[in-house]
Amino acid sequence: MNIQTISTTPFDDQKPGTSGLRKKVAVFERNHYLENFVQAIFNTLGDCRGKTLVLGGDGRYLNRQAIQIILKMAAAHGFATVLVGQGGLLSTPAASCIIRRYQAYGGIILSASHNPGGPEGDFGLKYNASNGGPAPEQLTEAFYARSRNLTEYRIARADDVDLDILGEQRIGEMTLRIIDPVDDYARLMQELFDFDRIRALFQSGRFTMRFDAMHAITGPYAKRILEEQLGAPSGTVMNGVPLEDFGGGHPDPNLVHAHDLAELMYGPSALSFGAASDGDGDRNMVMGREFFVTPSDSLAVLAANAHHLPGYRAGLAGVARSMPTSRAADRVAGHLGIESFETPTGWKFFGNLLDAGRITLCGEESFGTGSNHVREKDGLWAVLFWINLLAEKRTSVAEIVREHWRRFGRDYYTRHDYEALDAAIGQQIMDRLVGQLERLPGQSFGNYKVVSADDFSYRDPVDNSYTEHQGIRLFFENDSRIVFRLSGTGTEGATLRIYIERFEPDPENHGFDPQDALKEAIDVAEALCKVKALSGRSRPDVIT
Ligand code: G16
Repeated sequence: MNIQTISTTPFDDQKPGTSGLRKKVAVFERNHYLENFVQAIFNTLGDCRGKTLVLGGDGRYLNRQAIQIILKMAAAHGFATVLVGQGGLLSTPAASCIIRRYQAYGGIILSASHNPGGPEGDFGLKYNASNGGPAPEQLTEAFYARSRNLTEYRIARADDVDLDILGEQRIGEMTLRIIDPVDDYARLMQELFDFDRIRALFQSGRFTMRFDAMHAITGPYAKRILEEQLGAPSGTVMNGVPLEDFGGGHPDPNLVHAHDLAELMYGPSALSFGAASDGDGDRNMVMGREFFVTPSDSLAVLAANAHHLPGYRAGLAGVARSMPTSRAADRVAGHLGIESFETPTGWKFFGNLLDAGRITLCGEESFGTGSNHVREKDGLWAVLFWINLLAEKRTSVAEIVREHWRRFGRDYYTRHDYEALDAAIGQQIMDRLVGQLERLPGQSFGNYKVVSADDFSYRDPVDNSYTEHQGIRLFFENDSRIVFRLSGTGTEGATLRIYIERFEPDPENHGFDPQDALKEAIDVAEALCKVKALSGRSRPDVIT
């Protein structure tokens, strides 16, 4: 095999964010940009000879070209086998499943998740380790460090391979196996959920649903599992063909971007159940008839009901949530007498807890829920979990959630995002908040008296690693909480996220719209951070 060593110069912006390296497509298209980052990963991994790598992506623009390059670089570094999803496709949770199932050394997933695709959109690359989970921070920091002093990369001189034919091919010594992207994942879902019961629910005729794949990766997964295996009527999966630009849409499953679906959930002919997933298939949005399930509530409901489902009958070891996620799951854990953990934002922080068997379920306010079945959040898994629960309880989504609130109290919750702010303004807001931290306890803002305030840090209970500056938390006397943090996944300026919540134990007060229930707290948040005044914006870009 002819291996070329190509001279290169480092880029100084290859620092992975919350989930891998995400940049505009134009940045990834720069000469050597992709190659440099892949070389930084391979240099960090060390001796790759004889090892197995999993490779695939969400099908966005640049996916196929990137795969051809990475395959040739993998061959040049001595990988024995690379498993690639047919057509270059693998959802993030399926990649995690495949890494684990085939005991691969690791995997490269090409995706910028819920960010738009196409030539003007975003591209991304993340590395997952042998447990199937996102590379921990020590590893991503090492990738970055290596990327800063690269002088060359190695690549095999070979023809492009055909990514569409199942079976084996070779690049020099390396075996390339093109696998069905859905098979292994679908098998795993069958082990976790009661397919017979779900099939009966679809056959009953009293359950109507749509799954919006948003022209992204989950289309083939949802069609196979929901329509072919579970007997949901054809057409249940909307926007089911993955497109390089996601049909011009923004594949972020929330009420703003999944509006095609949201419209079907209201009015006289509203469906019983609606769900959507994102670009790479790890996020989920769940709705009932005229009812939106907040991701934080979804995690708590799943935790409280997991024992009804085949894969979780033995009960839960513990649950974890990211810090900005509401505290609803903690209440369930307290009730069940199991451990609960509060981690920084980013799925990678759940990995150690899952590997150590300390938790079974975990989730995030950013539409992510998952369990120990893989090491990524898993959109379709969450949807199947809900459908299985509905089949089991024979009631509506709204009734399940309202019953949950009656039992545990309601954590009113909202997130306000100010996107693509000038980066300097974003930093100024955070710096000012940090500067106020010591003075805030004891101060009152209307009915909101600050009890404590901090800059969140986390010591991993398994490996003792320490992470700081993960967001500003303010706790108030009336059991409210406001959190401020800058997004780690944007590719333009700074995105400020404000997370606002208030616990309401009294069922008489559970029927309000969160924006109304939290109105005063929302004003307190503005008084504290002054984002509107500093940015000139009159309202958040996205409210969830
Ligand atoms: C990624 C991470 C999640 C995180 C989310 C939001 O999700 O995997 O753990 O919660 O970003 O991050 P931020 O608030 O920093 O933008 P995804 O679906 O984009 O991979």
